[in-house]
Amino acid sequence: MEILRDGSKIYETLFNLFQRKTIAFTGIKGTGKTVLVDALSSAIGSFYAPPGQSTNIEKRKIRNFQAVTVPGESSRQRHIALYNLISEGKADGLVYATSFGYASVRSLFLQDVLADGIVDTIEQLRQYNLEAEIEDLRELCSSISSSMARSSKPRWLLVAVCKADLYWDRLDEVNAYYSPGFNSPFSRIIDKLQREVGSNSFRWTALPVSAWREKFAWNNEVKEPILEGRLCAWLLKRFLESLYQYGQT
Ligand SMILES: Nc1nc2c(ncn2[C@@H]2O[C@H](COP(=O)(O)OP(=O)(O)O)[C@@H](O)[C@H]2O)c(=O)[nH]1
Ligand SMILES: [Mg+2]
Repeated sequence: MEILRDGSKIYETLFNLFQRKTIAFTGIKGTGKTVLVDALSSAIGSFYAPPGQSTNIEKRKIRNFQAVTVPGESSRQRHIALYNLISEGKADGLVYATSFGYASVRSLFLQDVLADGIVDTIEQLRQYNLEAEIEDLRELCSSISSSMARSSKPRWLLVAVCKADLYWDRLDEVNAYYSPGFNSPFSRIIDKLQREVGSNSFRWTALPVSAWREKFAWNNEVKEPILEGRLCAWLLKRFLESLYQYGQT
């Protein structure tokens, strides 16, 4: 019996060693999750076109990790994904995708409603998206907090500040809003979570990234990408390296 028990321990250790770790990608809709995961898993080639709104859970391999993307659109699939990955503790780590408010609004209905005097400019749309992001992050951090109490997972969170090609001229602001310790409405939420669960059990940081250069259009206003392709490629590489390092935890 003793041998069997020791043997099964060895199997368990080997299983844990070779099991692919799971990274969940989440964040509000239109921030760039799908395109980022495609870029990180080398699925972007010369004929790539961004796939449009995600309604289903998307799975890809990034190096030796399993990446699972939660659809941003409120749906049964989103609910199931968040339940399995966060509440049930399946995700070893998390990427929270944001885009400094440059989240694309795909619903034509919502475009009409918002652009009809409520959200006229890109700056107003950014504020609208940043508020939605705060709500989403609050909910996420509350789920993480209860999940950690049960399963000690997820062990880390990397904030991907996507679409750096659009906001590169405001990098200091981006840094002060998304990085740990800056006491911004965003960072305060994750810093609080980290204090609750302990910084030895949960690490977090934020990095700018650009996976796809594209102009951002809203209500007759256009913001053109201002970062050259070479720098975008460098940011993506740096993000992948950090993801890899965090993933080892
Ligand atoms: N400028 C710019 N646009 C991007 C970037 N990544 C994604 N997008 C665009 O933003 C929109 C939403 O991207 P998507 O990945 O589908 O967002 P998701 O809803 O979070 O999965 C699409 O039109 C993408 O082409 C980026 O790095 N820079
Ligand atoms: Mg998507």
